[in-house]
Amino acid sequence: MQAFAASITKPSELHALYKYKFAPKSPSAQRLKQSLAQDALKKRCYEFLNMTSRSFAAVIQELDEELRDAVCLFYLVLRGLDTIEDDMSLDLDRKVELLRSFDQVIYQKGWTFTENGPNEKDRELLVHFDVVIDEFLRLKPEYQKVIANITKLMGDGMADYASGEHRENTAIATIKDFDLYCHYVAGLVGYGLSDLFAASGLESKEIANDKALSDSMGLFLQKTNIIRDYREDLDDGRQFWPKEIWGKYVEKFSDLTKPEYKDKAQACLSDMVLNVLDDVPQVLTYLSKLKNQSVFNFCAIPQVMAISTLALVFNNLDIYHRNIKIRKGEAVKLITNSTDMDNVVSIFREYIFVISRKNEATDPNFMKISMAIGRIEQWIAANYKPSQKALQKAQQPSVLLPILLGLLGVLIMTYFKDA
Ligand code: D61
Ligand code: MG
Repeated sequence: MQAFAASITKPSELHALYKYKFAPKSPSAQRLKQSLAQDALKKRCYEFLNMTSRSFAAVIQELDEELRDAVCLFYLVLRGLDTIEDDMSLDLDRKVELLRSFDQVIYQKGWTFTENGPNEKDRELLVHFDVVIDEFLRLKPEYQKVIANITKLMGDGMADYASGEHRENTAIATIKDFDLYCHYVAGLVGYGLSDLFAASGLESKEIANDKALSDSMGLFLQKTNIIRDYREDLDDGRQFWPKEIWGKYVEKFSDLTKPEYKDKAQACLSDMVLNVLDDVPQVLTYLSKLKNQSVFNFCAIPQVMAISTLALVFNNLDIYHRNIKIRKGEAVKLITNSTDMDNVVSIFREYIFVISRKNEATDPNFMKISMAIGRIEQWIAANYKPSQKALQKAQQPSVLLPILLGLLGVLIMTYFKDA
């Protein structure tokens, strides 16, 4: 009900919420439900997926059958690894040892883990990790190999950062270290997914060759989250913003929350958003190469959520005080609309336009932000050819105007007739 209230002034979002709420389950979701009815272990894994992921569970379950289980297990294995990395109550040596050996743990039948702190949100996943391992070992060897390889690289990367490498005290030092951290925890997910897409035959081998594109798919999502979660992370004693950026504006990371540093905090935020905007052309290039509809939806939906979140946090000092999210109605509208490249490009343009409108000339990063927006517009102009359908749609005169004018005419007529 709350979602409807938040979108009360947005008819298109109300319509999307209504359709989403009462839409019949998709054929692939129904097929999944039937197959899980006969497979208790796999059913538990999809319960873990719905338990641990708000943003990826639905799109993973809509993937074509050939890929769905592999991506689900890929998610659960890495979420398990991340649950060890995120646990600030774990002894550092124990944490580093586990992170560096997690690619072997996933081959140890019966392995479970109960040492997480009581408040670790996904600790249940590791308490019953033996179920995940059993399902992982049922995957085709080529899928197991991709998942184990990425788990090794991510585990080592997380261990390096946890043991203080690339850090100045608790802060991530340089922009290069920031990119490397986001590569380890999200760029590598892009690598692995492209390898799974190629191995499944649902996408061309080429999609896995251009690593930089796959990396940007992860970096854009992770960096947007890191900006949005400033306050939540600060309260948990975690810092992911690079000191090379925030150190230009304040002495201490937490100073950004202080009213006396308001202008500095605003400029620091736009500097962080500037850093993320650079990945947009790569993200659009990657999406424009996809062939399979279910893979496209799976890849596009998190990216359009991220650009709408980036437009929401840009020049929004609330991020220093609380966790902010896009409206449910807006999210549902984006999910239903991002099923082809025409729509995805127009959605990105829309939010890029929101950012350009919020960009203030008094901001020291005003020019750089304007240039970054210009680069994205240039990419779209140079690389994106709207489909025939989109062109026809753009040329079609809207039916709305004649209807509105007709209504107005009737109203005026009745008014003067009574007068
Ligand atoms: C296409 C489609 C989805 C993609 C993609 C390309 C490229 C990268 C990603 C998804 C990953 C995006 C990560 C953004 C969210 N950040 C986190 O979850 C952080 O943890 C990162 C380490 C574990 C990665 C888990 C993951 C996430 C999404 C997946 C996946 C694995 C496997 C398959 C499909 C999607 C964040 O965790 C927040 C939390 O604890 O809830 C953190 O700790 O920084
Ligand atoms: Mg983490």
